[in-house]
Amino acid sequence: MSEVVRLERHDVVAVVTINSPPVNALSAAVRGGILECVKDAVAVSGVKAIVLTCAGRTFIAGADITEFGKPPKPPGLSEVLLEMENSPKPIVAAIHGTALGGGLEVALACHFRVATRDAKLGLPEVKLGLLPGAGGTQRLPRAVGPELAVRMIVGGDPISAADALKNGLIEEIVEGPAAGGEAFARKVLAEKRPLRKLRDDDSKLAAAKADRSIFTNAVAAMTRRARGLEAPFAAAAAVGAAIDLPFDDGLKKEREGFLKLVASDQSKAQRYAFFSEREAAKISGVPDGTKPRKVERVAIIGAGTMGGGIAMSFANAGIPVTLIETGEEQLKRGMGVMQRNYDASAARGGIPADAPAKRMGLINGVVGLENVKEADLVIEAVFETMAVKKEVFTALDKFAKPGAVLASNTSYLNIDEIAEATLRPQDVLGMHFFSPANVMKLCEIVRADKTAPDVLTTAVSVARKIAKVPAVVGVCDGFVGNRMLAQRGKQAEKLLFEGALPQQVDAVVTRFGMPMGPFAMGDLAGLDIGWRSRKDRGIKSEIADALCEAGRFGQKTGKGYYRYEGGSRSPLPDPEVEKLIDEMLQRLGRNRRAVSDEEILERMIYPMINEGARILEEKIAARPSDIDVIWLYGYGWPIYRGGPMYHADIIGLKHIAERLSFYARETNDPSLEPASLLKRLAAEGKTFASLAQTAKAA
Ligand code: 3H9
Repeated sequence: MSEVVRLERHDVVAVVTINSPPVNALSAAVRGGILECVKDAVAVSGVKAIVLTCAGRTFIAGADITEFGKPPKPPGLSEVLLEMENSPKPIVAAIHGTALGGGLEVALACHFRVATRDAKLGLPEVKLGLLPGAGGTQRLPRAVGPELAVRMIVGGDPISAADALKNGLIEEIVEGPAAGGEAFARKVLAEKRPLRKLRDDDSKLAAAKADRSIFTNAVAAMTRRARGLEAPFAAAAAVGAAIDLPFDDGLKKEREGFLKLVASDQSKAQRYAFFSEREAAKISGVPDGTKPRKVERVAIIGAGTMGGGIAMSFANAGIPVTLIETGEEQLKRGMGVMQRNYDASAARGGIPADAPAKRMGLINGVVGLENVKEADLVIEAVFETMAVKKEVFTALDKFAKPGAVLASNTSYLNIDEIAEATLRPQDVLGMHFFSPANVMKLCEIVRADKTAPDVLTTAVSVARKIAKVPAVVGVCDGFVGNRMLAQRGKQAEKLLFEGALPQQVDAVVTRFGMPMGPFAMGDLAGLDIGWRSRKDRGIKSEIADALCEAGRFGQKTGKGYYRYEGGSRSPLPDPEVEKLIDEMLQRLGRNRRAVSDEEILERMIYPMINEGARILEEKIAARPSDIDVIWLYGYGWPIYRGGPMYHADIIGLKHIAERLSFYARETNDPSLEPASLLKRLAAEGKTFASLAQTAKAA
């Protein structure tokens, strides 16, 4: 008998239990085990019904993603599902945890489905650049209708057990999966319910067959944000086939689409991103078995944009927060912003109507640093100057309870220096959230010189608890993300001096797939911030300075690198800016030249990759994939391009090193010379990914 799937007989009911930790993914062994057990249960006389359930934390979470791209191993999932669907004895899927992807497809091939109250059901394949490849696009629309099917398949988000029940995806909500499944199977037998094969039931397709706009409108709504991605469109086409074609022809279409996507560069990049995200949560250099400290209450210092966003992230996860300000006025303003944010989300239907009150109820706004005393984790989000930070940490040392983790949300300051302001540097580290902190998923966890291992694991586990993606980095100016971004910013500005316009540079960057170009981003953040900081440091940036001197601070003043009409956030090219650039160049005695889009793209991306290589050399990041995770979740790098280091491997490091040397020469900029690591890998014909493999083997 299979090691991962077992068959037990409880008189007339046979129970097939999958036990393949951690998530019961459909590896070849699991597929084979299900097939064997179902065949056995069908063959045994006296067994009248079969329950399919899982041991451990979850029902089947999908196909085994590690098998994609390798030679297929029999039996195929579709073969297993056919055997199940054609079983003459009713099969009940008893779901708990998450029934995802191939897991939900297994359940859809069963004749009945029940689930526990906290279960989630979904087809998230699009998030891996795929479409459901084992009948999901054909059976789900028949179970719940094409509208919801499009939302689940093209959007990729799961639904709750309650929604599944409401929409006919499950028959009942049960207390425990195995016992509930068995009780339901006995009910099916007692009531002599006919086997329900979704393949034979077109009733929920009728409306969309008569009026195709039901389907096309649902697709339009779900693909609005799918720019550049292939999978959502292919997935929508497969659902369309469920409406237009007989079941078996629809299955064929689905299969074709799946096979094409599984071999695509986009899906490879997205699968890489999936595993990179999970790898990033594993901290190198920490002794095995290091346990995180307990975090039941968090204190956040500063109720400004960052502090408020961080507080919301904790409240969203149900963790109580003490939000601390220096005065009532600032506190009131901060609490007001959060309340308005929550109310707007509830009005949009993004969160339940009672969520704003519940979540605000978890945030206790107070004045005075002494209020940190109950917190297990303190996150400082005050003004970005070293003197202020040190003052706060010295005070924290006095008030925070022993063993509390003390984190700074600084985006570039030296955490080692901040830690010295306390007598407990082992408890200090950076937790760098990205703006808006309640939305952006990245949290750079900055390991300082003296940070204790369990403090690091605490920060990583807390970040995951509040649905952030943590990536551990070392101390340096700007850490990983902003340090690389600075290289792009420098080149963007130089391109203006050579003849490119902001709209040309931004268009190239957004065509590549980034949500915004550097100039539109500058306008959004406010150009006055950089201007003031340059003044403080005695640095000049002629064009940016001239814009600010003309009162063009970006979106907030309606003008920056672009103009913005009537409070709109859409950047419009501004001839005045072109004139200003022309005049500036004339004054500096420079001629504008035509800069090609290709050059712009290379100069926007390659210097960042080069900086990434330096970051790896200096061991500021442990793995190239950690850098990719930072760019995917902190800066909106297009997921179908995997991240800057992954992208570099795809392009080829030799080409990148050559182009960097070329631009270093042509633009007289030694900082563009390839980093020694990049040069070495390029010369050896290797990739950044090879570094991770070597590290693992060591
Ligand atoms: C599919 O099904 C295609 C079919 O339509 C067609 C087939 C023909 N495979 O996330 P966690 C590993 S596509 C292999 O930290 P959580 C994961 O790498 C698939 N491994 O836990 C990690 O390993 P490690 C559609 C998998 O509790 C460990 O399990 N399904 C898979 O935070 C724990 O994972 C999906 O896209 C897998 N499918 O979250 C679901 N899933 O410990 C993908 C997980 O070595 N999975 N692992 O780092 C998830 O969304 C989350 O893992 C889940 C649990 C919500 C299930």
